[in-house]
Amino acid sequence: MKKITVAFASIAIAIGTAFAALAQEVPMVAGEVTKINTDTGKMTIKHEPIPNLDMGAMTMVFKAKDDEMLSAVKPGDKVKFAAERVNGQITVTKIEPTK
Ligand SMILES: [Cu+2]
Repeated sequence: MKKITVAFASIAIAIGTAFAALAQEVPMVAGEVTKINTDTGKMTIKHEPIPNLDMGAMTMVFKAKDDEMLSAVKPGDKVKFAAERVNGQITVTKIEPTK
């Protein structure tokens, strides 16, 4: 009986670890919006390094997760944003202007 309990405990720990990894917050990165393209649903951001994408600082085009994002910020805005790879495309999943 004790063996079974130990086995279940290890499985529970393994599952817990997997969920913790999935739930891990994507870091917010500082940047400045330089361009918004509502036709393509993309925005250009001059950004600081993005640790979760292993990317250095640069200016690049991101896909916006939804259209509201494209009107939430405008060129020239300093922002904090989160970027993730979604279906192979680097996508802004969260963005907010910083003052
Ligand atoms: Cu980049």
